[in-house]
Amino acid sequence: MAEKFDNDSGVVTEQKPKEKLEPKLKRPRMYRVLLHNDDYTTREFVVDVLCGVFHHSESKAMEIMLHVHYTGVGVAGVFTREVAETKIAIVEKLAEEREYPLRLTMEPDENPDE
Ligand code: TYC
Repeated sequence: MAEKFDNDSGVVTEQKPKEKLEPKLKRPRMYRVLLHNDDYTTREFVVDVLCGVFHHSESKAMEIMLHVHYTGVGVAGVFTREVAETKIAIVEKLAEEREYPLRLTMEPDENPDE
């Protein structure tokens, strides 16, 4: 939109807003990593994973684990696609090594640019 612009000469001219030359950097699409409840994985293992892989504090990890335990599902964290996929693969391997059926999935998070 053109704006009236009063310069020092006292002449009122019209000046278009300058177009930005630099390309707009879009924020990457983000993904929620979901943790699903089961009857066999220990609470301690889930808390360890939430601390060690998702970098939550002990108390936040406990809160998330209990939320999943009582409601069936919860968010372990929100990441770019590659980071989410890598964290899921790391946890799946740790769970497999202990023969736990722990299940993680990912889903797109709300994107503020869209
Ligand atoms: N329900 C499990 C138990 O009682 C604990 C658990 C919590 C398992 C969260 C998985 O994602 C999970 N031992």
